[in-house]
Amino acid sequence: MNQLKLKDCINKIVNNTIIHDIHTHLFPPSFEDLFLCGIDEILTYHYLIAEVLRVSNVKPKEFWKLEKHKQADHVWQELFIKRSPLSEASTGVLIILNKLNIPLYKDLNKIREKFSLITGNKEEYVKRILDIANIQNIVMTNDPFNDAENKYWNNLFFDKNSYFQTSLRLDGLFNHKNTAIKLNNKLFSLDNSEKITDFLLDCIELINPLYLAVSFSNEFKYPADDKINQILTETILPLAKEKNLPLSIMLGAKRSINSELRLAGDGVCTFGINNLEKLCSDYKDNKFLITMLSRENQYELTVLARKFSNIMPFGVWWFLNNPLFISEITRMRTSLLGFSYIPQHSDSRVLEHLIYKWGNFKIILNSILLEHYTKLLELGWDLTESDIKRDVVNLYSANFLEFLDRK
Ligand code: FIX
Ligand code: ZN
Repeated sequence: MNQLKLKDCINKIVNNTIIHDIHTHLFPPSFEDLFLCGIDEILTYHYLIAEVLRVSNVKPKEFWKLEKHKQADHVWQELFIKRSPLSEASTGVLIILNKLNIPLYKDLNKIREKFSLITGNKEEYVKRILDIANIQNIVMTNDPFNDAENKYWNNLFFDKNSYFQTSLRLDGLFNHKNTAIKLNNKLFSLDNSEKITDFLLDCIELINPLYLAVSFSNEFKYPADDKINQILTETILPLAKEKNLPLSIMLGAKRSINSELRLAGDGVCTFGINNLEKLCSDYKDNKFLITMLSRENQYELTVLARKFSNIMPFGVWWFLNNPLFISEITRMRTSLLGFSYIPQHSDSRVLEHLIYKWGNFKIILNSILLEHYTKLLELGWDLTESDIKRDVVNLYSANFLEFLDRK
C-alpha cells in the first residue's frame, strides 16, 4: 500500500466503522422527559452553562429561574452573538448544525424552526443522528437513585431491543441520604451489606447492565477503614465478580465545587494512583474500566494498565475532551499499549452531542493512524486494508465487547 492509498483507506475506515459508545447520559424516547434533543437542550448543556455564567451579568440564581428557552436565548446571545463561539462546546454546536444541514443563522428562532421540522418523529430522529455519527450502540448511565429515572424502571418501560444499552451507576450508594429506596415497587433498606447486596441483585435483574459504575474524587482511598471501602469490598466487588461484570471507576471529578452552578459546578482533582494500583492488585479477578479526569493522571494510568490486564483504560473524559488532550492521550496510550484500550466515549447528554463529539474524535484518530501506519510501511511491514479495519474495529467496539466477555 502506498502513502496516498493509505490516507484514503484510513479515512474511509475511520468514518465507516461502527461505534459502540460505552458511556453516555442519553436515554431513548420512551424515557419521555429524560430524552433530550433539539437546539434549546444543546444550548443549555452544562458545559455551555459554565461558560456563560463566567461572562454574563446574570447571576446563577437568576439564570436558573429562567425557562429553558430563555436560558438558551441567553447562552446564544452571550456566547454566539456577543462573542465568537471558540470553545470546544460552542464550536460543537456549529458542527451539529452543519451536519444537520441547518444554516448558521444568527437568529436563534430560525434555527428552532429548522429543528422543529426534523425532530417530530423521535425514533426516526434517533436513527438519523446515530447514522450521521455511525454509532450502533449507546450505553446509558442508569441510576436507581434518580427518582426521575427510577419511575420508568418501576413501570418496566424500557424496550430491551433498542440501540440503547444499560449500565448501573452506583454513586448513590455512597451519597444517598436515606437508608431506604424504592425500586420496581419494592422497598429496600440499605443499612447493611447484606441488604445492599439484595438491592444490587434486584437492580442487576431489572436493569440488566453491561457494567457497574462509580465515580470518586481524590477523597477515595484504598484501603481504608471507611464506608466507601466497606460497600465496595463487601458488596460491589464480590457481586461484580460473581456476575462477571466490569466495574467502571471514573476518578478525579471533584463534585460541586461551586454548587450555585448545579451540574455545571463540578471541578477536577488529581487522584492518588497508588490507591488504584492496590485495588487492581488485590482484586485481580475483577475487571476495571478506568477513566481519569486529571491530565496529570493519564500517564500513570497507562503505565498501570501495562501491569494489570484487569484494567481497561477508556475515554478522554469531560474537560479533557478537546483536540489537544485527545491527541496527546491517544498518542501516549498507543505508544505504550498498542491498540489495547478504549480510546473514546462521548459522555453525550443531548442526542445531537454524538455528532460533534465523535466527529471531532475521528479527525484526530485519522491523523494518529496515518502516523503509526506510515511508520509500519516505512519499516517494510506488509499492511493490508483488512489489518486497518480490524484495528479500528478493536478501538471502536471489540476491545469493549471482549473485555465484557473475558472470564
Ligand atoms: O460522572 C459522570 O459520568 C460525568 O461524566 C458527568 O457527571 C458530567 O456531568 C459530564 O456530563 C461530563 O461530561
Ligand atoms: Zn458521564
